[in-house]
Amino acid sequence: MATEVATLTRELEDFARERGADLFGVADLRTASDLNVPRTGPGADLPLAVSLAMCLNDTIVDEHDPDEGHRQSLYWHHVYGVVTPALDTLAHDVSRWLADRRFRAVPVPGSSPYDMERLEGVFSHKFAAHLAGVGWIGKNCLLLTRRFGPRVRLVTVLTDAPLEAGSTMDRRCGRCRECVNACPVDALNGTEFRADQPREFRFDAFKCSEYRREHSCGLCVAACPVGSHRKRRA
Ligand code: B12
Ligand code: SF4
Ligand code: SF4
Repeated sequence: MATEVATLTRELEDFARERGADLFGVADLRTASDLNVPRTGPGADLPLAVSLAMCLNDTIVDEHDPDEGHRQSLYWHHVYGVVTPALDTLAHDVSRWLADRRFRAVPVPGSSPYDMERLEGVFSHKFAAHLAGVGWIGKNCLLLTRRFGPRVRLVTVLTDAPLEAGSTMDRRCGRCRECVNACPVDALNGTEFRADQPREFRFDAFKCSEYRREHSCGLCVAACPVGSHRKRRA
């Protein structure tokens, strides 16, 4: 049985990577079922989550400027017009792959729709990715990965397929505050992530959302030295 589980997981990972996934992980949601993370909609009862990530284009992230029209719209196009739809297609393909093998599998939307009043999705991709060991949560409230830092976008497929789950990766930002200093509206307060604290402890989502209504901001992504080629070379 253990070998079959390992084989199925490896085959699924190979398939996902061929279809464009840069990072892959599996989370066992039962290990954190008592904790308060949004989980509604189709597949809310499914026990496992396949977490998939695609990296962003480094130059577009580095040269993005929320106050400059052309750079702002290029960034928006890259993030929401190219990478997010690609992730939705990837999640759809992974769900089909699992369904062909007679497992239930539900893709969670990469971005929209989400509850605009509470600023919450039906399921948190960061939660799955963190539990799966794809990365950890930084002071910028984003998932940081070893290779790309926060320069990734995520998607999730909920499933009942027997897959090998990873385990949480816990790292700290330490004394760094680059993202906190980069935020134009002080939405981040510099508090390290703790799983038992709500996001409001470290992040004012409403301030961020308000600013993003006029600017396609992602300065807390660009500022992070983790996964940044430019900062590594400097
Ligand atoms: C609504 C939303 C917003 C809102 C609110 C953001 C927020 N942090 O809640 C606003 C409009 C402000 C926003 C802004 C941005 N967003 Co946004 N957003 C979403 C969306 C659609 C839902 C988020 C949600 O449900 N929040 C509710 C809270 C509870 O969950 P959470 O913040 O996702 O994650 C928390 C929990 O999971 C918990 N947690 C993590 N691990 C664990 C483990 C355990 C055991 C427990 C109990 C809890 C726990 O801590 C996390 C951090 O607070 C997601 C897509 C999705 N469905 O996940 C994208 C998403 C979070 N956004 C993303 C990004 C990149 C951005 C922006 C940079 C904008 C941009 N340029 O794309 C900014 C950055 C803001 C910031 N610094 O966090 C990415 C994050 C990628 C990454 N590397 O982490 C996501 C995942 C979209 C994607 N498909 O990749 N966003
Ligand atoms: S996206 Fe911009 S406004 Fe929102 S937290 Fe990051 S730096 Fe601040
Ligand atoms: S910029 Fe620094 S403080 Fe912010 S998430 Fe990255 S490592 Fe952590």
